Amino acid sequence: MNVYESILERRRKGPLHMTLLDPDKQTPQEAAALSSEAAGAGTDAIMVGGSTGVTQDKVDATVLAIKEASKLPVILFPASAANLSPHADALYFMSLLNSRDPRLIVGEQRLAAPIVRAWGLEAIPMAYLVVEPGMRAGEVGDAELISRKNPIVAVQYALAAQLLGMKLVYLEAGSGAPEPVPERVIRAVRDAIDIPVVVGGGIRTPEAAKAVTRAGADIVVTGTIVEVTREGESLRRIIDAVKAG
Ligand code: 1GP
Repeated sequence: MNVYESILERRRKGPLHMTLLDPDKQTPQEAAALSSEAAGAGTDAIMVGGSTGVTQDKVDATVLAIKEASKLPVILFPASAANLSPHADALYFMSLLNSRDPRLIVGEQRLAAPIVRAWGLEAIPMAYLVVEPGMRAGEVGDAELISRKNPIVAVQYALAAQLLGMKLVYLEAGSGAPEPVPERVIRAVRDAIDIPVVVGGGIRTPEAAKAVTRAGADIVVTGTIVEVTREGESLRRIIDAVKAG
Protein backbone atom coordinates (compact mmCIF):
# COMPACT_ATOMS: atom_id res chain seq x y z
CA MET A 1 0.00 0.00 0.00
CA ASN A 2 1.43 3.41 -0.90
CA VAL A 3 1.25 6.50 1.31
CA TYR A 4 -1.82 7.97 -0.41
CA GLU A 5 -3.72 4.69 -0.10
CA SER A 6 -2.80 4.49 3.58
CA ILE A 7 -4.10 8.06 4.08
CA LEU A 8 -7.42 7.08 2.50
CA GLU A 9 -7.60 3.92 4.59
CA ARG A 10 -6.92 5.80 7.84
CA ARG A 11 -9.45 8.45 6.86
CA ARG A 12 -12.19 5.79 6.80
CA LYS A 13 -11.65 5.47 10.57
CA GLY A 14 -11.56 9.21 11.29
CA PRO A 15 -9.82 12.51 10.55
CA LEU A 16 -6.02 12.52 10.41
CA HIS A 17 -3.43 14.80 11.98
CA MET A 18 -0.07 15.58 10.41
CA THR A 19 2.90 17.36 11.98
CA LEU A 20 4.87 19.81 9.87
CA LEU A 21 8.56 20.25 10.62
CA ASP A 22 10.56 22.98 8.91
CA PRO A 23 14.20 21.84 8.32
CA ASP A 24 15.30 25.47 8.71
CA LYS A 25 13.86 25.81 12.22
CA GLN A 26 15.75 23.07 14.08
CA THR A 27 18.63 20.64 13.74
CA PRO A 28 17.93 17.18 12.29
CA GLN A 29 18.40 15.74 15.81
CA GLU A 30 15.81 18.12 17.23
CA ALA A 31 13.45 17.29 14.36
CA ALA A 32 13.89 13.60 15.15
CA ALA A 33 13.08 14.19 18.83
CA LEU A 34 10.00 16.27 17.91
CA SER A 35 8.78 13.61 15.51
CA SER A 36 9.01 10.86 18.13
CA GLU A 37 7.05 13.07 20.51
CA ALA A 38 4.49 13.70 17.78
CA ALA A 39 4.31 9.96 17.08
CA GLY A 40 3.70 9.33 20.78
CA ALA A 41 0.96 11.96 20.76
CA GLY A 42 -0.80 10.11 17.91
CA THR A 43 0.08 12.07 14.77
CA ASP A 44 -0.38 10.16 11.50
CA ALA A 45 2.55 11.47 9.44
CA ILE A 46 5.40 13.95 9.46
CA MET A 47 5.53 16.59 6.75
CA VAL A 48 8.91 18.17 6.03
CA GLY A 49 9.09 21.60 4.43
CA GLY A 50 9.22 25.35 4.85
CA SER A 51 8.87 28.55 2.86
CA THR A 52 12.43 29.90 3.14
CA GLY A 53 15.99 28.91 3.97
CA VAL A 54 15.52 25.23 3.14
CA THR A 55 18.26 23.44 1.22
CA GLN A 56 18.45 19.91 -0.12
CA ASP A 57 21.14 19.08 2.48
CA LYS A 58 18.91 20.19 5.34
CA VAL A 59 15.94 18.27 3.92
CA ASP A 60 18.00 15.10 3.45
CA ALA A 61 19.50 15.23 6.95
CA THR A 62 16.13 16.02 8.55
CA VAL A 63 14.27 13.26 6.69
CA LEU A 64 16.95 10.68 7.53
CA ALA A 65 16.96 11.64 11.22
CA ILE A 66 13.15 11.45 11.42
CA LYS A 67 13.09 8.08 9.63
CA GLU A 68 15.51 6.74 12.21
CA ALA A 69 13.49 8.06 15.15
CA SER A 70 9.98 6.98 14.17
CA LYS A 71 8.04 4.65 11.89
CA LEU A 72 5.69 7.39 10.69
CA PRO A 73 5.48 8.14 6.98
CA VAL A 74 7.57 11.17 6.03
CA ILE A 75 6.01 13.32 3.32
CA LEU A 76 7.84 16.19 1.64
CA PHE A 77 6.05 19.55 1.55
CA PRO A 78 8.44 21.44 -0.73
CA ALA A 79 8.59 25.14 -1.56
CA SER A 80 10.66 24.42 -4.66
CA ALA A 81 12.37 21.72 -6.75
CA ALA A 82 15.50 22.30 -4.63
CA ASN A 83 13.79 21.00 -1.47
CA LEU A 84 13.44 17.31 -2.35
CA SER A 85 14.93 14.19 -0.82
CA PRO A 86 15.01 10.60 -2.10
CA HIS A 87 14.76 9.35 1.49
CA ALA A 88 11.17 10.49 2.06
CA ASP A 89 8.24 8.09 1.72
CA ALA A 90 6.23 10.41 -0.51
CA LEU A 91 6.05 13.93 -1.86
CA TYR A 92 3.16 16.34 -2.02
CA PHE A 93 3.49 17.24 -5.69
CA MET A 94 1.85 20.56 -5.08
CA SER A 95 0.75 23.44 -7.23
CA LEU A 96 -0.02 26.82 -5.70
CA LEU A 97 -3.08 27.34 -7.86
CA ASN A 98 -3.79 30.88 -6.66
CA SER A 99 -0.25 32.15 -7.25
CA ARG A 100 0.37 34.97 -9.72
CA ASP A 101 3.67 33.31 -10.59
CA PRO A 102 3.57 30.45 -13.11
CA ARG A 103 6.83 29.17 -11.59
CA LEU A 104 4.86 28.10 -8.50
CA ILE A 105 1.94 26.69 -10.47
CA VAL A 106 3.92 24.47 -12.83
CA GLY A 107 7.52 25.74 -13.24
CA GLU A 108 9.11 24.17 -10.15
CA GLN A 109 7.07 21.06 -10.91
CA ARG A 110 8.61 20.87 -14.39
CA LEU A 111 12.08 20.95 -12.83
CA ALA A 112 11.15 18.43 -10.13
CA ALA A 113 9.39 15.89 -12.35
CA PRO A 114 12.46 14.16 -13.85
CA ILE A 115 14.10 13.96 -10.40
CA VAL A 116 10.99 12.47 -8.82
CA ARG A 117 10.72 9.96 -11.66
CA ALA A 118 14.40 8.99 -11.41
CA TRP A 119 14.13 8.48 -7.65
CA GLY A 120 10.85 6.57 -7.91
CA LEU A 121 9.40 8.80 -5.18
CA GLU A 122 5.64 8.51 -4.64
CA ALA A 123 4.09 11.81 -5.78
CA ILE A 124 0.71 12.84 -4.40
CA PRO A 125 -0.72 15.61 -6.58
CA MET A 126 -2.09 18.33 -4.33
CA ALA A 127 -3.68 21.74 -4.88
CA TYR A 128 -2.23 24.31 -2.47
CA LEU A 129 -4.62 27.21 -1.87
CA VAL A 130 -3.51 30.12 0.25
CA VAL A 131 -6.27 31.87 2.18
CA GLU A 132 -5.98 35.25 3.94
CA PRO A 133 -3.79 36.23 5.75
CA GLY A 134 -1.40 33.76 4.07
CA MET A 135 1.66 34.83 6.11
CA ARG A 136 5.05 33.84 4.58
CA ALA A 137 3.45 31.25 2.30
CA GLY A 138 1.32 34.00 0.78
CA GLU A 139 4.31 36.33 0.29
CA VAL A 140 6.79 33.77 -0.98
CA GLY A 141 4.07 32.21 -3.12
CA ASP A 142 2.98 35.57 -4.60
CA ALA A 143 -0.56 34.44 -3.88
CA GLU A 144 -3.70 36.24 -4.87
CA LEU A 145 -5.08 35.43 -1.44
CA ILE A 146 -8.46 33.75 -1.16
CA SER A 147 -10.88 35.86 0.85
CA ARG A 148 -11.85 34.68 4.35
CA LYS A 149 -15.32 36.09 3.77
CA ASN A 150 -16.30 34.51 0.48
CA PRO A 151 -15.81 30.78 -0.14
CA ILE A 152 -16.77 30.90 -3.84
CA VAL A 153 -13.23 31.28 -5.19
CA ALA A 154 -11.93 28.55 -2.87
CA VAL A 155 -14.67 26.21 -4.11
CA GLN A 156 -13.88 27.03 -7.76
CA TYR A 157 -10.18 26.25 -7.26
CA ALA A 158 -10.95 23.07 -5.32
CA LEU A 159 -13.30 21.80 -8.01
CA ALA A 160 -10.78 22.65 -10.71
CA ALA A 161 -8.13 20.73 -8.72
CA GLN A 162 -10.32 17.65 -8.58
CA LEU A 163 -11.08 17.88 -12.31
CA LEU A 164 -7.35 18.21 -13.01
CA GLY A 165 -6.89 14.88 -11.22
CA MET A 166 -5.35 16.15 -8.00
CA LYS A 167 -5.70 13.89 -4.99
CA LEU A 168 -5.77 16.43 -2.13
CA VAL A 169 -6.73 20.06 -1.61
CA TYR A 170 -4.77 21.99 1.03
CA LEU A 171 -6.38 25.11 2.52
CA GLU A 172 -3.53 27.15 4.01
CA ALA A 173 -3.98 30.19 6.26
CA GLY A 174 -0.19 30.47 6.61
CA SER A 175 2.13 29.26 9.34
CA GLY A 176 1.58 31.29 12.50
CA ALA A 177 -1.67 32.85 11.19
CA PRO A 178 -3.69 34.53 13.95
CA GLU A 179 -6.75 32.44 13.00
CA PRO A 180 -7.16 29.21 11.04
CA VAL A 181 -9.03 29.06 7.71
CA PRO A 182 -12.66 30.04 8.50
CA GLU A 183 -15.11 27.21 9.07
CA ARG A 184 -17.45 28.33 6.30
CA VAL A 185 -14.64 28.21 3.72
CA ILE A 186 -13.68 24.69 4.86
CA ARG A 187 -17.31 23.52 4.85
CA ALA A 188 -18.03 24.93 1.39
CA VAL A 189 -14.94 23.23 -0.07
CA ARG A 190 -15.67 19.94 1.74
CA ASP A 191 -19.22 19.92 0.37
CA ALA A 192 -18.07 20.63 -3.19
CA ILE A 193 -15.43 17.92 -3.76
CA ASP A 194 -14.81 14.22 -3.16
CA ILE A 195 -11.06 14.24 -2.48
CA PRO A 196 -9.71 14.85 1.05
CA VAL A 197 -9.34 18.41 2.33
CA VAL A 198 -6.19 19.31 4.27
CA VAL A 199 -6.34 22.36 6.57
CA GLY A 200 -3.36 24.11 8.16
CA GLY A 201 -2.09 27.40 9.51
CA GLY A 202 -2.86 29.00 12.87
CA ILE A 203 -4.22 25.90 14.61
CA ARG A 204 -2.78 26.10 18.14
CA THR A 205 -5.57 24.95 20.47
CA PRO A 206 -7.77 21.85 20.79
CA GLU A 207 -10.81 24.13 20.27
CA ALA A 208 -9.46 25.38 16.93
CA ALA A 209 -8.57 21.80 15.91
CA LYS A 210 -12.08 20.64 16.78
CA ALA A 211 -13.66 23.53 14.86
CA VAL A 212 -11.74 22.88 11.63
CA THR A 213 -12.39 19.14 11.92
CA ARG A 214 -16.12 19.66 12.49
CA ALA A 215 -16.16 22.01 9.50
CA GLY A 216 -14.90 19.14 7.32
CA ALA A 217 -11.10 18.96 7.42
CA ASP A 218 -10.01 15.40 6.63
CA ILE A 219 -6.41 16.13 7.57
CA VAL A 220 -5.39 18.78 10.12
CA VAL A 221 -1.82 20.07 9.97
CA THR A 222 0.02 21.77 12.81
CA GLY A 223 3.57 23.05 12.70
CA THR A 224 4.26 25.95 15.04
CA ILE A 225 2.78 24.36 18.15
CA VAL A 226 5.32 21.52 18.28
CA GLU A 227 8.22 23.82 17.44
CA VAL A 228 7.27 26.47 20.00
CA THR A 229 6.19 24.41 22.99
CA ARG A 230 8.65 21.58 22.40
CA GLU A 231 6.53 19.29 24.52
CA GLY A 232 4.06 16.65 23.51
CA GLU A 233 1.18 17.50 25.85
CA SER A 234 -0.35 20.43 23.92
CA LEU A 235 0.08 18.47 20.72
CA ARG A 236 -1.63 15.43 22.25
CA ARG A 237 -4.67 17.53 23.20
CA ILE A 238 -4.89 18.92 19.67
CA ILE A 239 -4.60 15.46 18.14
CA ASP A 240 -7.25 14.08 20.54
CA ALA A 241 -9.58 16.89 19.45
CA VAL A 242 -9.01 16.01 15.76
CA LYS A 243 -9.55 12.29 16.34
CA ALA A 244 -12.73 12.92 18.36
CA GLY A 245 -14.02 14.68 15.23
C1 1GP B 1 1.98 25.82 7.51
O1 1GP B 1 -0.21 25.01 7.68
C2 1GP B 1 1.07 24.83 8.17
O2 1GP B 1 2.21 25.43 6.21
C3 1GP B 1 1.17 24.87 9.67
O3 1GP B 1 0.87 26.13 10.23
O4 1GP B 1 2.73 26.58 11.84
O5 1GP B 1 0.53 27.76 12.07
O6 1GP B 1 0.74 25.34 12.62
P1 1GP B 1 1.24 26.47 11.78
